[in-house]
Amino acid sequence: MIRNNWLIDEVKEIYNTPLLELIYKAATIHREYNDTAEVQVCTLLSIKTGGCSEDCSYCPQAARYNTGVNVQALMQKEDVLKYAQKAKDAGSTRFCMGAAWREVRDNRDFDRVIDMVKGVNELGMEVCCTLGMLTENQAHKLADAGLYAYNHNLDTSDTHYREIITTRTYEDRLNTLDNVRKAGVTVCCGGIIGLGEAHDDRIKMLHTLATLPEHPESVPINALVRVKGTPLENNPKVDIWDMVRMIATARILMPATMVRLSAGRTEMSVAEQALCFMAGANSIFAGDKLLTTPNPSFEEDNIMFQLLGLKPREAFKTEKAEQFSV
Ligand code: SAM
Ligand code: DTB
Ligand code: SF4
Repeated sequence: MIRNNWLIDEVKEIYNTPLLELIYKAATIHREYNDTAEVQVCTLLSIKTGGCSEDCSYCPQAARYNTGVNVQALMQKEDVLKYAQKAKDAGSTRFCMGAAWREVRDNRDFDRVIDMVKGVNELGMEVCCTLGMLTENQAHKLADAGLYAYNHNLDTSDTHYREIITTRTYEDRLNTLDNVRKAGVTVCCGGIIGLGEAHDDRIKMLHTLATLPEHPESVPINALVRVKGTPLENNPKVDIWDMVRMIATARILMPATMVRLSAGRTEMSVAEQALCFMAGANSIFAGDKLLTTPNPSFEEDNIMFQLLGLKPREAFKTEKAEQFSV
């Protein structure tokens, strides 16, 4: 049964379950709701890089930190489509375009992004964007162009959010998610661990996600990538067991959601990643770059998939299943 009326104490109890018991429970639920051999393979591209006005303390693209990221204006559609085709050829079924913007503005850059969405959609890939805050009208325009998903993370709990970002509010984030829903675009929304949050903040964030009117269709769980020059550069490395606990709890709370083992894989062994898949992760970012930081190569991931007996999930699978069941 899929629930969105979880109580905070129930989430706490699941999160605090002894680890092996938690993995077992999550793995059991995962098998009931999903094909556990399948992993969704998504590729990211930063279409507009750096120079961002926000102060997100984890982010290498904030203009106010000296991180060595080169500012790059919005890419041309043709170049973006070349990357998308390359990602598709390497086995990706979802292509996510990211822009270092606070929010979308109604200007020629937005028109160009709309064209990119159309182009990637025509390649037969699920198109995702992460462009910052959106109005309902902008969300509708993206939907009309064929946008499949919009990524907009809550990052952490509402209380810890203020320690991490001061240039916008949690409420702003929730508003954008609402606008995305109203336009009929699927929601990709998750968070980051390693931001100096307490276990209670993680529990609160998972509770917020799992009690949204509808569960996000995908929930990325990122381990902080510690980038030199950002205020969080000296934070301790995320413990793999914390990652496993987050993924397992997310899987139990949101059984049918794609839970993505997102940033941080370059610092994890194959055995550690296997634990995450066991605990219910069924999506990854593939390709040797996330937005600005390194990620395992397609070749490395292919070897891992072979070893673990995993296969890439086909594009638009949920829609196809719905068509057949009508
Ligand atoms: N500017 C838009 C926004 O903030 O929504 C879109 C791009 S932003 C880079 C997308 C997400 O990347 C952030 O919400 C955050 O969750 C994640 N992210 C950024 N820097 C990260 C880091 N160093 N480690 C892990 N995740 C990170
Ligand atoms: C998400 O949750 N993680 C991705 C994607 N959504 C946009 C971004 C990770 C960024 C890591 C830091 C970087 O490469 O700049
Ligand atoms: Fe800008 Fe997004 Fe980075 Fe925040 S996370 S600084 S909004 S690019």
